[in-house]
Amino acid sequence: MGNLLSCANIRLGTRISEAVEKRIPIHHKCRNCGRKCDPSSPSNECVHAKYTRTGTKEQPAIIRSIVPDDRVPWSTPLDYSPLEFTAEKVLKSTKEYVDRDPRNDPNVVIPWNQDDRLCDRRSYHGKYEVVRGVPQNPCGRTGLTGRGHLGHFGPNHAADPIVTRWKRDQNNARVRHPTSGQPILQFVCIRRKDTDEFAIPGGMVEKKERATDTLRREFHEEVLNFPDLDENERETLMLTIKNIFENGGTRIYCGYVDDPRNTDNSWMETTVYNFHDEEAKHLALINVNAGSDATDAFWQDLDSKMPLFASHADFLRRVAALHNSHW
Ligand code: RP5
Repeated sequence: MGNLLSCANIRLGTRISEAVEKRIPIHHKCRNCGRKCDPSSPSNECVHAKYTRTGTKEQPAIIRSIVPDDRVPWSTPLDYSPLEFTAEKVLKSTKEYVDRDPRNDPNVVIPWNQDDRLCDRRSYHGKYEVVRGVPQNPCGRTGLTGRGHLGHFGPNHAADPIVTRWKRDQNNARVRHPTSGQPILQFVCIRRKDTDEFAIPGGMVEKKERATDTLRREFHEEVLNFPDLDENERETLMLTIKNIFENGGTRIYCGYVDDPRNTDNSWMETTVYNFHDEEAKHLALINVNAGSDATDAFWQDLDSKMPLFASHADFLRRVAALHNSHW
């Protein structure tokens, strides 16, 4: 809660240099802990052993080497032989925005820990180490070197908009949870195309885009649809949404994400904002509909029991604490 309060009410436009959260929690979803950690799974293997987005026709499954919980920090000794893996589409990409591997080409010089020409290579957690020519994951070992499916070595920045409203009954009164007695918040949720998991409709910060612009772009691309409104009403609502996204958000978190794509050399970091419609006047009225990266989009009750992609459950827990809602 202390961290949350220090993040609250910071206006949009915050720069990475204004990082507020230095401590990184241990990662689980990008690591093979070596144990069966999901009682509902029939396998004896850690559910996070298999590298995500693999096992498809184009890409055979990659199994991460085992990193037990107490061997995650680089400072702890471990007989460690991680697999090297970078997806073909990353290796073959000719996009200027995708890094070339400095380990294979001495002419490739990347300004680590700096605000680079096309992307910000700084971490929210301060300076990261560069070991044998590439950045070292500040959270520790993942059992995989290379970039996996990520375009950048070091931090890959994303932004996550959490749009919320109160759950209301037919009399417009807030609905309380039968067990906790607290009012129930709802958030705009998607089902991701790539992993089929429920998630916040976030996305990667595109080249030289402000994280705050990413929030609005991603929300627009992934979930916005107003089938019941005429052109004028639609335009007015779009303008309101634009204003809210530019001025009305509360920063919930910025920093490392426990993303299943992370490797020893590439990892996700994000900026999370909450846009809350207290009186059901604007955002709460939106009919959400799945866009490009989602198979589904809908308003979902906040509840700790819901399994979510990456660190998204942790972000929602913070939002629930901020509004004193059921979790
Ligand atoms: C997560 O990946 C972030 O929290 C964000 O939601 C997401 C961005 O990646 P894509 O959705 O663009 O794949 O780490």
